[in-house]
This record gives sequence, C-alpha cells and structure tokens, in this order.
Amino acid sequence: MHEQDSPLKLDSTLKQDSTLNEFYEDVVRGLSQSQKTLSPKYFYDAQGSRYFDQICQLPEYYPYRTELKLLPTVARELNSYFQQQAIDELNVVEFGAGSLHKIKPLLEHIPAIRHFTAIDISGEHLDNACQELQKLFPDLDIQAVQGDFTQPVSLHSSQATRLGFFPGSTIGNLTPEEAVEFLRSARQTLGTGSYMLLGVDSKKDTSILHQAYNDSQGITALFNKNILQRINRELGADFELSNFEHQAVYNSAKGRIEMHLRSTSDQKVQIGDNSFTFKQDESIHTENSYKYTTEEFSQLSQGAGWVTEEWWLADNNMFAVTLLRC
Ligand code: AVI
Repeated sequence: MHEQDSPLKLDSTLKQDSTLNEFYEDVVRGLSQSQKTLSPKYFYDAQGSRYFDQICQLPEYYPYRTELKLLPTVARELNSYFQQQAIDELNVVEFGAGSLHKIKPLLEHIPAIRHFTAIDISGEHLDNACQELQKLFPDLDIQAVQGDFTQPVSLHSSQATRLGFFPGSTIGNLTPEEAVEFLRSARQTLGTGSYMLLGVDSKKDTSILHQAYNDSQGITALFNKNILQRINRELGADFELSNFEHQAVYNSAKGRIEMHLRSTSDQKVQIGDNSFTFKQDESIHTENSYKYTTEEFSQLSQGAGWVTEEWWLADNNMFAVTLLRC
C-alpha cells in the first residue's frame, strides 16, 4: 500500500516544485532588470482571483459590466450567423476562463454549443467555477484545463467547430507582439476553420481609464499588492507591503494603462538567496492594459493570420467585441 502511494505523491510534489521553481526564477529575473517587473499572470492565485472578481463589481471598472451587457446581443447574432453557415456543433474554448461568467450568455443563446473547454492558470478557482456551470448546464460537456493560456493546448478531438473565446480584454494584458504570438498559438490550438470571439477595450477619455484602475475602495491596490503577498507566502520573501504604493497611469504614447508598485522608501527585500534593493520611488511594473481602436486591433489580428468577420461596439464605444475567422 505504502509503495503504491509513493509514486503519486512524488509526482504531485515534483509538479508543485517545478511550478514553484518557475515562479521563483521569473520573479528573480523580473526584479533583476533595471525597470523591475513582475508578470501579471502571477496576480491570479486564489486570493488574487477573488480580488479580481471584486474589481469586476466596482462602479468604476466599466470593462466587465459593459462587455457582459453587450454579450447577449453578440450571442443572438452569432447564433444566426452559425445557423447560416450550417454549423450545428460547437466547442467553445475559453482562454483565461476565470470565473466563467461570460460564457453564460453564449450558452443561453447558442444551442449549437455542446462542448466547453475552459483554460485557466488558477486550477482550484477554475474547478469550482466549472462545477457551478455544470449545475446550470447539465448536458454541456465541460473540460477544465489548468495552464498558461498563452501556451499551445491539445484539445479533445471531435467534429465540432471550434470557437475560441477570450473575453474581458485580457488580450490587452499582453504587449502587441505577445498578442500576435498568442493569436498565432490560438490558431494552432483551434485549427483551420475555427473562429475566435474577443473582448477588446477601446481607447477613451483618460479620466475614465484612470478611475477604472484607481478605484475609490482601493480594491485594485489590494489586487496589485497581492502579488507581493504571494511572493512572501510561496517563496518565503520578506516584502513589507506597507512600504509599497499602488499606482496606475495611462501611457498615451503606448496606448496602455500601466500598473506599478512604488517603493515608498529606500529598502531591501530578501527572496531566498537573493536580495533586491529599492530606491525610494523606484517601481515594480506589474501590468499593462492596452486599449485599441477597431482598426488597430483588426490589423494586429490580421498579422496573426485571422480575418475580421464582425465588430460589436458598446454604447459610446466604451468596449468592443470582435469575431475572427481562420
Ligand atoms: C484581466 N484584465 C483584463 C484586467 C484589465 O483591466 O487589464 C486586469 C485588471 N487590472 C487592474 N484591474 C483589472
């Protein structure tokens, strides 16, 4: 009995170790650059995912609710489109699936969706969300894949036409070069004849953007700082959270919101054998959130081999959803 148990334990310990090693190496590499950086993918541990869900409910954070309001219209029109194309079996593959709120309008309005593959880095959060979704849609064939959505994924083979789904403007958290890379890799994952439905945040008044990323309740600040707490917890670092300040600014030349954690004093932080010094006001760049015009984004996706089929725009052009075809 004991001997049979060991290999399994060893396997999961090794997997945990290699994930932790990768995290450690990424953090050390990022903090060793002249502009210190941390990858936004590390925001999303269980606590970070909960903070993000809270951000989505904030009055200032327009992208979530604006897209959610637009999606039933998108879904109804997509249903007619797929009917016209005689497509009667779809597998929706959601990249960075999170809490699975956005898939619901599609499932409600597009009966051809028989399969759903949800890819997300936060395994526990994803499993819980998939269980809840299964209760609402008992006949839906659901596959949960824990992983980095920017990497190619091998999908169950089936006859179903694949529809990639990447809502929330998460594509804006990649640089334009990374976004092209991601769209290329998604094209490989999904295959010829597939489609991709994407949420894209539009360029707009700077004050609206500023408020969305500097909310009055300070939830975005907690979300930003949680990355340091995660490094303390998982890598045994000694970041003093009160010595860092959340900062989000719109960089108009680059068309992106930049999030930083600014050191409020000269200080030193220890992570394993590495120590990092921070000057007062020196920042760690934690996230970019790119905003696009429809023309800019169509050009970007064309560079990755996709053809733009349709754009849906929210009121006042606050947010947009696009359908791509490959
Ligand atoms: C997930 N992503 C699209 C969010 C955004 O707006 O860029 C992440 C976020 N960062 C701060 N608030 C929300």
